[in-house]
Amino acid sequence: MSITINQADMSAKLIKDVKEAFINKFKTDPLLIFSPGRINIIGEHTDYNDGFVFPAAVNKGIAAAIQKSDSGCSTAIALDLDSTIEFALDKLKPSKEGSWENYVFGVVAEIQNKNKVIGNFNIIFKGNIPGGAGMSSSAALENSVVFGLNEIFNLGLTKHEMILISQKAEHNYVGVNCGIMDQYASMFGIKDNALHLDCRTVASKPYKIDFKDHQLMLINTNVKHSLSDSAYNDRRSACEGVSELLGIKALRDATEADLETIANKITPANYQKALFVIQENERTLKAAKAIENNDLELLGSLIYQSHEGLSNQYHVSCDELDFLVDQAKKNKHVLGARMMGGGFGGCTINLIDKSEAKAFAETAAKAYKNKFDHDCSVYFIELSEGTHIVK
Ligand code: GAF
Repeated sequence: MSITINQADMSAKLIKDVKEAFINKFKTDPLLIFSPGRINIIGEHTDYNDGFVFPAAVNKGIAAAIQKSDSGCSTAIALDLDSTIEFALDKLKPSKEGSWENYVFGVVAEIQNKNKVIGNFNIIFKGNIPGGAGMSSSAALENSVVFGLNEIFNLGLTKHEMILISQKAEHNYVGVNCGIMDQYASMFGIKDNALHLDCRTVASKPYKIDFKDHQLMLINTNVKHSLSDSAYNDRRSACEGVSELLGIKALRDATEADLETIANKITPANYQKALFVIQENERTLKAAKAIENNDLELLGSLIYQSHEGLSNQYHVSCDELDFLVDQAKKNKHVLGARMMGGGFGGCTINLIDKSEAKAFAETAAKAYKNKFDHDCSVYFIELSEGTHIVK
């Protein structure tokens, strides 16, 4: 098991690394940007149903160094992967599926689709969000690119416009029909706060997260099962199909009673998926009240219920995630635990008594290693500011 604690130092190191690499390679000072990943307390697979989510930006993210280029072409360098790509701005099309450059190309293409003119540029980035952890390294990267281009070319884009560009890049270049949660949380994050976001109005209310004797802790299964992108898109289509039958814009507008009226027109599997979304929206609203009332027992039980639904109704969990949630349930100091993000691997988020967090992490990690023969990783995260310039 690896336990990561001092993220502040690690983020400063990322900035230093991209700055040095940029100056070495391009012989000029870059603009420096930090764009965070996110956690989500509750409200999973609700964002593309116009529903509610409860994410927060964290102090793990992508550092990017960016500047205009007069070399006649643009260059993007993924420092972690030691991978460089040179490209022309007028000939953009998606690279093969799974390529990192699609995040950059997608953002550039979507900026151009808005009739904004950019010139050639160079960008070097490096991150410390573990890939496949469900902490949104994709949104962090997209946001760092759009934010950087907006600055260096004075595009005058608002943060709302920028996150929509990032989301479209993900749809059209990466091939994941994601909602808006990840890009929103990464861009608008507020230090020490989680954002209760209404994905229909795209407006949020910040909640200061100070659980006194309790804290949030992530455990990464360190697995990401294949087909997760197509399974994600299938679920979105299933939800949209049910909404269409109900004659509503999105499942946000449905009640359990509405769903009952079309029960014989949809498959039992799609019935359960739609039911999950309706119930998860309700849980997310209740979670905000629970935090307002400092009722952590209630918050924890909503988090456990969320996992039950994600696993048994929405079918986006996996053995490794279920195992870690079962470990949590056996420990009375964990008030709630669930898989976080799109699913099929990645992290669980745990609401746990601070003084017991390390002991639980060690026990769960040992049991996990025995069962799956590989390690999980534990992260004690801090809630942080959204995408910003680093001076
Ligand atoms: C992924 C998506 F990108 C988000 O939009 C959201 O749907 C999440 O899965 C599930 O809640 O992170």
